[in-house]
Amino acid sequence: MKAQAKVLAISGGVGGAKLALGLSRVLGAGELAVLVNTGDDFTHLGLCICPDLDTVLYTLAGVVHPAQGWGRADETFGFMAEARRQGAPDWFALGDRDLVVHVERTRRLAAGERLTHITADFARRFGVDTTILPMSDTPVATLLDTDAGQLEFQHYFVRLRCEPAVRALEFRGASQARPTAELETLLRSPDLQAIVLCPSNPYLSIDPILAVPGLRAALRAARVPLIAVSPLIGGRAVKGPTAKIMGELGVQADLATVVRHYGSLVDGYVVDRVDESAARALGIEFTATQTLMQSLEDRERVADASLELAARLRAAAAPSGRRAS
Ligand code: FO1
Repeated sequence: MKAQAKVLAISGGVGGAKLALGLSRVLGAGELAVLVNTGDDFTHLGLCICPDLDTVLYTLAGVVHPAQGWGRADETFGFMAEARRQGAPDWFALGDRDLVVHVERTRRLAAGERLTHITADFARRFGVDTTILPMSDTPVATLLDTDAGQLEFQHYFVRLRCEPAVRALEFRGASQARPTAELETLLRSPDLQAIVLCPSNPYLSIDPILAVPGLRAALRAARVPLIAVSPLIGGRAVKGPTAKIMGELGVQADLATVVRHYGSLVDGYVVDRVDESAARALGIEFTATQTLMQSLEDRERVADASLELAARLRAAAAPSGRRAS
């Protein structure tokens, strides 16, 4: 059997991509695979746009816009300037280099290629040796029921700047989705040693992935420790609407809520030092470090902490060869 990745990261959004980069740097080439949320995807100006796949691709390729965490670093906006002049919708910024990925993905999907295959080809062309796996080859769209009506994700997140109050989330197309063959092969491989849930928004970025039928069961059947990096630091999200949405959904924005939300899926947590006593009080398996990731060293430190906890839990479960929980 072809050698498979040692670690699977599960990621959505900018925060997830940051840890994916840290993991790719502490692991050898070809040792990491990233399962990416496609719930943020939408069709805009007739183009199939996959923001979370592109954020992981650009971040791992070292070409992402460093301050934004999405889009390209050295970018021009000739298309947008002309589009604005011609009255096209201009609320979603598409750089000239970024556009090529959207045009090519749209062309190749229309020609019948699977998103997983297109994504693997993009990774190869960008010199990325990490395997990037979409959570589904068929569309799954995150819809938000808000006080401004039902909104597609990018209309909520970008056009309305996360201002509407969220009442409920729906993942349209989830029931027709299935884990891909590539993911199933990776999860069944004896090479796999750990799964790391990145500090993405549990509701907006991770739940769409877990909504794919059979995916949660496939993760558990992998029999390796599943480590989650808490998306909150002392009850506050580093970036994005996590804490706001938790308030609107009527849950406390704290570690206890995250632990309850993930339930038996997660074997251990990486928490920030400010949440160490909360983690101890919850009686969970955990390790504490500074989880704010600003520098490359920060990302590598959180990656190391995740992998060390996974190794500790794997050793603890070793006699029976069963998973830690
Ligand atoms: N985010 C914004 O806040 N404003 C934008 O204009 C914008 C454009 C954009 C274009 C391509 C792309 O891949 C991502 C883009 N994003 C933009 C980020 C995107 O909305 C978010 O990163 C994810 O969907 C959140 O997980």
